[in-house]
Amino acid sequence: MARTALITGISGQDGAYLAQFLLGMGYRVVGGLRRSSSGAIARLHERLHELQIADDIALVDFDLAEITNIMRTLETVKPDEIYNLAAQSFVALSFDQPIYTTEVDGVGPLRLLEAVRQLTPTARFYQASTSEMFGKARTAPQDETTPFYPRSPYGFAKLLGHWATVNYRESYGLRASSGILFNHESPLRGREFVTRKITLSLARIKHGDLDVLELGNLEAKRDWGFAGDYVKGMWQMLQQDEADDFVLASGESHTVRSFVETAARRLGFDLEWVGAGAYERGIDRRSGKLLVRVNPALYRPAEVDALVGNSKKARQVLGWQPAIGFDELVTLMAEADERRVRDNSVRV
Ligand code: G4F
Repeated sequence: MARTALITGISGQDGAYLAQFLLGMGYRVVGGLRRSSSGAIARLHERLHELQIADDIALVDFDLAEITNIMRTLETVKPDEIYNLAAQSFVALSFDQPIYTTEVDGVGPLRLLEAVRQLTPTARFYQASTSEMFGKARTAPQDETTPFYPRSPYGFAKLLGHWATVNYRESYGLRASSGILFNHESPLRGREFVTRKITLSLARIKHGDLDVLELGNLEAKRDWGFAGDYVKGMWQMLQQDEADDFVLASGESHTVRSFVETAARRLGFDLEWVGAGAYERGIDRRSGKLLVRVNPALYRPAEVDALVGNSKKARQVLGWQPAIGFDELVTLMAEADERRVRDNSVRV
């Protein structure tokens, strides 16, 4: 009989890629979806439609803030594997909504773990943890042994979810693993994250659909990989005999500035920077047009300056190996967004 996987947060980038991967492996996939009104449901399906898997997934209403809903879902779905991807995942928003973010990203996984302990204790459990937990890291690269120093409500909320996962594994023997994933992007990335904001905005500027791209901190460094590679690692973690924690990362770090430069090049611009700090601007040498402007309102109250991961453990124990590198990732995203803008089909 096919194994059943429950994916919370099915409407997000990772939910869509993971569902596609698990369907390919013969799983029955049930996707948990949080919706506030029936009118919003079509938009929540967009990523599943883009991957042409919307009809292959059973959807259930799911909210990490509501314990009765969590328990009912586990009782009816009876999952063999649970992937907890649901979260308020935008770091900048967590400064404005710290309590909501902690409720969903920190107490939410705890609620789910407690329900798993009581109702489906043999199910394998994946918690979507994050490199944001390393925050102001004192050493580089970061791995499973690096001390945590979160720099945002999102970071400390996720740290609660991570430790709850470790504790339920150690206290009750749950097969609960925590994947500490560095930034992972794709053409299905939400438009609020910096990579997708850059590729979509530059494609729009090229096609006369937007005036200028406004960004915050250009010097932040991130370890960016392709989301499709990372969801496979999530599944590999749950196939181990022993649950454990794993870092998934590319091992390369690039600045936001360098992401902009690479994307601009892919879209045919010849970007030149002028000015400095809050007054810095990016101009297209060929046309003289202003492409990028710094907007200090986009700076964060506390920033994670630089992240770079060491995924040696995942590579050795799981055999995990990312296939797509930085240049290919930027190209993939820039080309997808240019196609969408040209065809007037920006839905995701
Ligand atoms: O793309 P970001 O918003 O991603 P961030 O904050 O690194 O978080 C992402 O990765 C985490 C994994 O480490 C996930 F856990 C989390 O859920 C999310 O997926 O910002 C990246 C960097 C930051 O330093 C930010 O200050 O880009 C900088 N940045 C500069 N201008 C901007 C902008 N970020 C955004 N979103 N928008 C800007 O205009």
